[in-house]
Amino acid sequence: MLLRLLRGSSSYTSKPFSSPLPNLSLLPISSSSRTKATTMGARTLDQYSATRRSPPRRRRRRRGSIASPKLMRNSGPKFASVEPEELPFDICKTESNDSLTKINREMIKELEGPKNSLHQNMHLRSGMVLLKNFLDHHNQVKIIQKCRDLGIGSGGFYRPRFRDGAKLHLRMMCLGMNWDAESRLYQDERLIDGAKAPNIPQEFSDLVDKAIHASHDFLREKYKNINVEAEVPKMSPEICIVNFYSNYGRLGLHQDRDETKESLHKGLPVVSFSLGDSAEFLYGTNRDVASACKVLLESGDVLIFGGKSRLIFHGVSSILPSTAPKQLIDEASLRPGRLNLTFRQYSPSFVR
Ligand SMILES: O=C(O)CCC(=O)C(=O)O
Repeated sequence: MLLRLLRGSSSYTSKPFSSPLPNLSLLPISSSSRTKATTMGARTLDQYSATRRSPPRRRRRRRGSIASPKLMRNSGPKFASVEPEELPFDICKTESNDSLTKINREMIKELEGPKNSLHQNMHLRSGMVLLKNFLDHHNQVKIIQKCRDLGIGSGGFYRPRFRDGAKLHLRMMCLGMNWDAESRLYQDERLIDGAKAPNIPQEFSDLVDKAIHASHDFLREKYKNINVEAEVPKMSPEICIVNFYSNYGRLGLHQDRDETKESLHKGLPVVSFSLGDSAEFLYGTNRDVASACKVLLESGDVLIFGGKSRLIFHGVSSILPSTAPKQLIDEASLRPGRLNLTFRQYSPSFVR
């Protein structure tokens, strides 16, 4: 695959989200970007937003004009360092250290009572459809297990960071192509260790296809004369960014705009799978937390945003601890937290 480079251009929120978790206000605020980025770490919000407002000028570069991973492999100190204890990162837990979480989860479920099973798909805005509980239990277990296996291997989960060292508040792994938080580019080999992105498993791509078709069926049922393909264009995933959020994970408001201009222009959608604990997801037309809409993404939900919503600002303001389905946690042993997969098509010319 040719090295593909793009000008990074998305951005993250400059304001902290309000959090339902009382102790979150004590934590560093995260933000992120596909121009992604997360944890603000030592950087203040003002410094951050100033950087975001005047991004460094980037020139389109040819293959070889950035340090190739081979060169970097030999260049020791020039590598962005990775904390050794973080690799490999296993999104699944062993039985023994899970007992407290389980008890906690069971108590919460008892207090909550039976879950409302009347899931309703939603047309959130033009180009944006939420398919509630689209991934059944079996598929969720399979996705978690597959991500777990890929995540502990070469090209697996790591904690990305900005060029200045500030870290995102999530673990990330890329499939198909690597997206790099420091350079904000898509490329074959990732800068931190030269690893290639594992391929997107065929079962994942098939589920993306099914989800797009399901969104079309839903829209056809809801509106008589709708052009479903204009509303939510079809896409073949070339990239999947897998994020794992702990209970304290979050992702600032940003746009996903590092795919090709053509792909963005055609509105080829981002398809997002949610698994594990629920998340408060914010979205809106600008990077303003106060005016953003909020929707709860639960385990099994698939969110699609393409067409007129392809460039919406979006982010995760909080993870709601102990909200994952008990059966899923028991069977897949997912750590407390949330797994999210976002699929994108880098270029419209891609054919699977
Ligand atoms: O976790 C989510 O729901 C959103 C992830 C996201 O915005 C991204 O990866 O760009």
